[in-house]
Amino acid sequence: MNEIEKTPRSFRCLLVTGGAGFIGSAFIRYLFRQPEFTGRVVNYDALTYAGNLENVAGAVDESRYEFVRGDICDRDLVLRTCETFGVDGIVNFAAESHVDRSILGPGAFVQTNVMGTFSLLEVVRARPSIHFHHVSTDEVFGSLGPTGAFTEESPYQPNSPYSASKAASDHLVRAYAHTYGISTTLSNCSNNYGPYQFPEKLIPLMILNMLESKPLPVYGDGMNVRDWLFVDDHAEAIWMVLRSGKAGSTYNVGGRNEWPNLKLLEKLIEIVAEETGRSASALRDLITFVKDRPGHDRRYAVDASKIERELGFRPRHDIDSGLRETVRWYVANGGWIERVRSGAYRDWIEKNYGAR
Ligand code: NAD
Ligand code: TDX
Repeated sequence: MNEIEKTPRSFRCLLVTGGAGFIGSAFIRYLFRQPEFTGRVVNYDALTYAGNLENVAGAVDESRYEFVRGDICDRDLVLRTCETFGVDGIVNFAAESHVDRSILGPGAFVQTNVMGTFSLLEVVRARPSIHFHHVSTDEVFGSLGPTGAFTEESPYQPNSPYSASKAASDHLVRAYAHTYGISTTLSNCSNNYGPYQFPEKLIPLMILNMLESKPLPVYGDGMNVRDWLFVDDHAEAIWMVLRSGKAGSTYNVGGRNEWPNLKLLEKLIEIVAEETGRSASALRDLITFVKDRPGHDRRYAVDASKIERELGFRPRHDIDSGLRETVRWYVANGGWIERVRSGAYRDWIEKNYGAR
C-alpha cells in the first residue's frame, strides 16, 4: 500500500542543521537547483572540524539564504532562529559522523547526536507547525551476514558508539512523533561518497593518498562490505521524503551497490590511474593492510524497495560514473584539499564567525 502524503509538503523556510558538512551542503546545493523550491534556507551549523562554508559558496541564491553559527544543543538559539526566519521545516544533518572518532572519543557523539537531536525535538514540540526530518544511517541496524539486507523493520542493533548515538536519536524522533504528535520523517541511508567529503572517510582518504603516493590503509582483511550511494542521490531521496513521505514514517535509502572495501579500492585505483596518468600497478603497491577497526561491522546492505515503490526513488549515478565524478572533483580542487588539510579553512571561520 502506498503511504505517501496526498499533497506534497511545501516549505517557506527550511532550517538545515549541519549544512556546512558533506551531505548537508550537498542538500543545500541540490535545493537551490530545484525550481519547485522557492523558499529560504537557513544553514545552522556549529562549524566543527567537519564544517566548511566553502562547501556551499557560490551555490546558493544569497537573497534566500542565511547562515547561523550555532550548536544544535543550544535550544534557545535554535528556537530564536526558527522564530526570526519563520522556519516551517527542519532537516537535521548535524552530527558527529566518523566511526573511528567515536571509538576514540564517544562523548561528543552522545552530546551532539543524542542531546542535540533531543534539543531540536524540544523546539519542534514547542512549535508543532514545524515538520522535522531526521537524517540517519543504516549502521543503526548493525552488521549483516553474507546475505540479506536491512529493511525498515530490521531490529536496531548498533555496534559502535557512533551508530548507538544515531540509534538513540532515531528512537527519540519516533517517541516524539508517537507521544506528542509532531510531524516527523526519518531516513536511514547507506555510505555516501562524492565531492566535498572530509578526507577522513574511506573514499576521499584513498584518493588523496593516491595523489600523494602515500600508503592506502585497508582495515583488517579488506572484505568488509558497504553499500555506496552518490551524495546527490541521497540529497534527492531526502527531498522526496521531506515532501511526500508519510508523517511518522521511516525510509531506507541505498544504491543497491555493495562492494567489499578491497574491490572498491581496486576500482578506484583504475579510475585514478586513468584520470591522472599514474601507473595502476604502482598505486596497487601502496595498498597496506593495517590493524582492524575495533568492532568493525562486516557488512551493510540496504533494501530500498519502500522509497523506490512509494516515492519513485532511483539513484542517478552508478558506481563508475559516481567514482569518476568524485575523482575528477578531488583532482580539480587542490585548493579545497589544501585548506582542509592545513586547517586554513578554520582560520577563515574563526575570523568571520569566531564571535557570535
Ligand atoms: P559531516 O561530519 O561531514 O558533517 C557534519 C556537520 O554537522 C558539520 O558541518 C559540522 O560542523 C556540523 N555539526 C557537528 N556538530 C554540530 C552541532 N553540535 N551543532 C551544529 N552543527 C554541528 O557529516 P556527513 O557525512 O555530512 O553526515 C551528515 C548526516 O548524515 C549525519 O547525521 C550522518 O549521521 C548521516 N549519514 C552520513 C552518511 C555518510 O556516509 N557520510 C551516511 C548515512 C547517514
Ligand atoms: O582508512 C580506512 N581504511 C578502511 O579500510 C578507512 C577510513 C575506512 N576503512 C574501511 C572501514 C569501513 O569498512 O572502509 C569502510 C568505510 O569506512 P568509513 O568511510 O569510515 O565509513 P563507515 O565506517 O562505513 O561509516 C560511514 O557510513 C555510514 C559514515 O562515516 C557514517 O557517517 C555513515 O553513517
